[in-house]
This record gives sequence, structure tokens and C-alpha cells, in this order.
Amino acid sequence: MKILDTEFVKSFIRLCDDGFHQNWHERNGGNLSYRMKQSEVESVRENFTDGNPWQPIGTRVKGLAGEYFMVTGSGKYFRNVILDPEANICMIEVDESGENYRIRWGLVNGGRPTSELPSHLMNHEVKKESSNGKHRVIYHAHPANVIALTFVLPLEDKVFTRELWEMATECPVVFPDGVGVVGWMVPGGREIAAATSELMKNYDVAVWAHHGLFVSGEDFDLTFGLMHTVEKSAEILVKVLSIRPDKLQTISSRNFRDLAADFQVNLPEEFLYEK
Ligand code: 2HA
Ligand code: ZN
Repeated sequence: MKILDTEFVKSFIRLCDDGFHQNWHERNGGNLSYRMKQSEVESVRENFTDGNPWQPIGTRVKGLAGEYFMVTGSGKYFRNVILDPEANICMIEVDESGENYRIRWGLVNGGRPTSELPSHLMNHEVKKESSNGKHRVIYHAHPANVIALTFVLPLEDKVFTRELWEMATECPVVFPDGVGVVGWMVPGGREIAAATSELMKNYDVAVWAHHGLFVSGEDFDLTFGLMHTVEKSAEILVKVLSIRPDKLQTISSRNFRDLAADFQVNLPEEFLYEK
């Protein structure tokens, strides 16, 4: 089957375009990866090249040995993906040691997978295990309101989670496990990848202070929707804080407990503290 005719590739490209139009991907900002299903790999295998060399990932992801991923290219712009997918995205294979990858399709004008490949793959490894293989999408973007909050809120999981939950009733239902926060770190390497994947053991959302957001989900709709929900909530908080420094009223711990009971979600007690 032709690569660009497959549903998962169309969904990947659509997410890139939607993300650009949300203003989350200035220049080459952000990156996206998708852990392909075995049936999807087989459906497009006739398009693969085996002429590319194995390259070091920069970390070890033994739990992803033999897996295939679709990923955006390093230095490539999200706004160009829809115009020329073959030049801006690629499919890679991870080797049996979990330490190397090779490009099997795409990036036809040269290039490498995203500079954040270590973070993407380490997050995939954690999520594949903790979700019993259900999570397949890891998405990194630069949404302005979330980033703005990292300058004014304490960089603590319990503060970000509670503040974002309070800004929209749907939030605790959409991300009931909460939000993790990584303090400022150099992007692109193993260290920030390790810190992020540690948070992904507990959360589907990780904030990178003064940089952006990583989210994980089962499919493209859920993952884009999660990014969208978190950023919308951050936008409301930025508006509220811009009007006045305190809230006259809000959703209380008691309200959250009532919501949890009715919607049958488990909200960790550590986020339901009295203020
Ligand atoms: O430029 O977003 O974190 C891609 C990035 C790096
Ligand atoms: Zn980034």
C-alpha cells in the first residue's frame, strides 16, 4: 500500500497541520512520534529501503526492540509536513539491542529524526509498558500559555495539576493522573529524556519549564485533544491571573471529590489539598 494512502499516516500529517495552526510550532519547534502497529508496518513494508545505516539513538530502549516509529525530522517545520511529507517525516526501525535506529522511509532530501528522539523513545518505552501497549503517540509542542505559567507558578507537580484542574471542569476527567513538571534543562539529550520518562510513569502530561509540553496518548485524537485541553486550561489561568492575582471563587477539593465519584475517575489525594 502507498504510504500516503494509509489512515495512520494521514492522521499523523493532520495532527502536524492542526498543531501548526494552533500556533504551537513556530519555526522547527515541536516533534511528533507514533509507534506503528505490526499490521501497519506490514501494509507499507514494500516502500521501505534497507540502504540506510544503523545510527545510535543516544540512549537504550530495550523495551522497544524491533519496533517501528513514524517521527518528524530534526530541523523540519510542522507547517511543511502537509505539503511534502516524504521530505519532512520518516519511518524508523529500532534494532534488537534498543540502542540504534535506521531510517526505512522518508526524509528524502536527507536529515535525521527529531532532535528529541531520546525523549520520544524513552517515553514510548515507559508508556508501552504502563498502558499494556495501548499508548502509541508522543507529542511535543510549544504552547504559549503553558510556557508562560512556568515563569509564575512554582515548578511543582501538585501546583500545576491543581491550578490546571481548577480552570475547566473537564480537566480532572481528561487528565485525572495530573501533570508532571521538569525544571529547566538542556533539550535534546539523554538527561532530559530520563527526567521526562520518569514523570511519564505517573502522568500523561509533562511540562518542560520555559520550553513546552510533552503528552502521551493512545491515538492521534486523544493525544492532540490532551495537548489542546491542557493549553486551553493554561490560557484561562493566564487570563484569570491577568485580571487579578486571586480568584473570587473556584472549584474546591470537595467539588473535585464529587466530580470524581460521578465520573468514576480516581483523583490522587495529593492534588486535593486544602488551600
Ligand atoms: O526544535 O522543539 O525541543 C524542536 C524542539 C526541540
Ligand atoms: Zn521543543
